[in-house]
Amino acid sequence: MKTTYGALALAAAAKVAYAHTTVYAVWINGVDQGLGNSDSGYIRSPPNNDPVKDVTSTDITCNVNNVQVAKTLEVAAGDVVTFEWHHNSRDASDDIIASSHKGPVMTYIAPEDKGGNGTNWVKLAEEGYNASDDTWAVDNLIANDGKHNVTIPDIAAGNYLLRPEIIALHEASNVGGAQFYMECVQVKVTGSGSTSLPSGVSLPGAYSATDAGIEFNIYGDFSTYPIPGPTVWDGASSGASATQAASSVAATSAAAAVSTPVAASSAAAAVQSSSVAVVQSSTPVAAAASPSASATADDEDEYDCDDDEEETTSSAVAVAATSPATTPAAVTPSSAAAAGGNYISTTTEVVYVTNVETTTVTVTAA
Ligand SMILES: [Cu+2]
Repeated sequence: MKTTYGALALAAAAKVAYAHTTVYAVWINGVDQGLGNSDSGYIRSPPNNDPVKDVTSTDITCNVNNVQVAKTLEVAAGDVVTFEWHHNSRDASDDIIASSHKGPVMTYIAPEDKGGNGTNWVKLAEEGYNASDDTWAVDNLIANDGKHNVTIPDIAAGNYLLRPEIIALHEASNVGGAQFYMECVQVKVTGSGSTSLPSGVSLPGAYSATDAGIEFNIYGDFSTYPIPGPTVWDGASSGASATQAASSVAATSAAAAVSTPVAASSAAAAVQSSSVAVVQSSTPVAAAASPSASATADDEDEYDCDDDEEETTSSAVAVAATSPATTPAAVTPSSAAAAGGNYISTTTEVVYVTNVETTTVTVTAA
């Protein structure tokens, strides 16, 4: 049985600031190398903190300003290099990146001349999703004041680029919705390392918009998250904790898809709603309903998280049934999930919608 209900989304709007991010500085063995994100620094840094979204673009290599900068940091095999990300500044009050921007954090390396041209990238470290405590690499990054580490492998001396990267997956259930944040840090490896880097991958080239870890619904049911790109080079040794833990994330994620209400405010912002199709495994009628993803996100920019733009997420999404009469008067994805009976959440997705007052709910009962 499939029934369509009219749903009234009562959105008490809540203001949420979305924060993009860039690398501001690097530490070597715990020593701050100073602000590095300018032409006189050591980070090939973009002019703003917007993400790259087209994985086929050359911007995916080192972001939109892939030109040599003044300084190069000297490092040796075994050195621990720490990247320090920020939203707006190095101030302690900086929020690093919006907590909504869940996703993996990775680090690549390539010889400078090749890597700068988009080839020979070798992954040194990656962190994805840890199901045992339901944390993403980005959660850990925020908790760690924007810092993550990589250990320099025992490679031949020379100039290299280190390429830290965050993929924010909050809109990644749509193809092209994933947000890529990366920079290239200029380093000179000293010493007499003899290990040759493998040939690596090309960027662009190694990612596809439909890769399992790039088109991914973080609001849905999943037990593992496949980190995009190549595997971590086994010669990379320490520092690379590839936490791709498996787990049992149950059908409870519908509740998590509805963001926390804050306070009613501006009317003209985007509304976040969630969708969960619930399949009932036994007869009872009381259907679980939720707003579907049919709402109109007509303009990508409306719900893209521009740096200076504040967007609104819906707090309460009440669903009023128009038929049949047996449907609960008001359900939300979470209340539906809690309504009893044997429900299986089959799909969950979150969309950003703009100025939406009504939407459509599809309920499927087995
Ligand atoms: Cu953002």
